[in-house]
Amino acid sequence: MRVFQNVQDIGPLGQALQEAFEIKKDRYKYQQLGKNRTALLIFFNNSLRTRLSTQKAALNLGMNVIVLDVNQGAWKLETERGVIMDGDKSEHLLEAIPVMGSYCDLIGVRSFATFANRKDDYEEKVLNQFIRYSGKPVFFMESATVHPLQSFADLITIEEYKKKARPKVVLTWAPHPKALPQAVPNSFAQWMNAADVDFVITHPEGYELDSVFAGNARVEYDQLKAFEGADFIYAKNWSCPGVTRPEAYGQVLSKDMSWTVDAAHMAVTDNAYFMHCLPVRRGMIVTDDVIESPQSLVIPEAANREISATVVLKRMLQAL
Ligand code: AN0
Ligand code: CP
Repeated sequence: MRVFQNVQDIGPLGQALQEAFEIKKDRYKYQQLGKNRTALLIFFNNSLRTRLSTQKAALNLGMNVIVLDVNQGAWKLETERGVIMDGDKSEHLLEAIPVMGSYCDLIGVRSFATFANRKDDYEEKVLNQFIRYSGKPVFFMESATVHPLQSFADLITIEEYKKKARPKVVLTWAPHPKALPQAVPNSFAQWMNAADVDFVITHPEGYELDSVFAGNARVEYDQLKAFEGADFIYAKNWSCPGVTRPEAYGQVLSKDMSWTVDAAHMAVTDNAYFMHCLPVRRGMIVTDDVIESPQSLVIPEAANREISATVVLKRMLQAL
C-alpha cells in the first residue's frame, strides 16, 4: 500500500478486520517490522486522538516517530505554485515536501479543508502534492475530504459490538456552532457502503454529501424516522458540502437543536449504540445522559484508532 486514502486502498474488508483483531490480541506482534524505519507525522491542524494513536501504532511496530506541527515552529508554507512570495510565507511546499520525505520511510499528513474553494478541497490539492513530491508512502490523517483511519476504527468497533449479522447503521448530522469539515461523514459513508450493513444517512436539507462518498446510500430527511430500529447511531456535524447548495459550500446552514441526539431520539432505536469520532460538544451534538450511557461507544471507538493505525502502518511497511 503506497497511499491510504480510500476504503479500496485497504482491500477486502474481511481480511482487514481479521488483521485488526489479530493485532488487538497482540499489538506488538510485528515489532521487528519497523526496526530502523521512521514515520513522520505532519499536522497542519490540531489533534488529540490521531496524534497519539498513530504515534502509538508506529511504536507498536518498532518504528521511530517524528511529529511536526507545521504551524508551531516550522516556516509558514506557501501552497500555491506561481506566486511571488513577498508575504508572510517563508517556504514553499514544493521544497518542504521532498525535504520532509528525505527524513522518513512513511508520511502521515493532517490537512483539513480550507473551505476557500470547493474544487481545491475536493481535488485534495495539498495531500496530492505529498503523494507526488515526497517519494514516500502517504497515509491520510484527515485530509480535505476523508478521514480513513477514523472510519476503519469505526468499522472495527461496529464489528465488535454488532448483535445482528447485518446491523442498521445511521449517520446523523447534529448541530455545532462552527463550520466543520465533511471528511468524517464522507469517509464513514464510503466505508459503510463497502461494509455489510444497512446504512442510512439523515440530515437537514442542504447537507447532502458528495455522491463520490455517499454512493447510493439511503437518505432520510426525517431524523426520528431514520433512527427507527437502528443498531448504531453515528453522530457528526458537518458544514454544507456544496452539492445541492454550491454557493453555500463550507457554511453552517442550520443550528437546529432538535437534531441533538438525546434520550428521546435513542428511544426509537433498537437499543442502539451511540458513536462519535470525538472531539464532541456536549449539549450540541449529544446530551450528557446519552454519551455517558452504557450504550455509548465513544471511548472504545477512540481506542480502536490505535488498532486501525497499526494495521495501516504494518501494511505500508510490508510493501516497502
Ligand atoms: C474535526 C472535524 O470535524 O473534521 C476533527 C474530527 C476528527 N473536528 C473539529 O474540528 C472540531
Ligand atoms: N477523531 C479524531 O481524529 O480526533 P483528533 O482530531 O483529536 O485527532
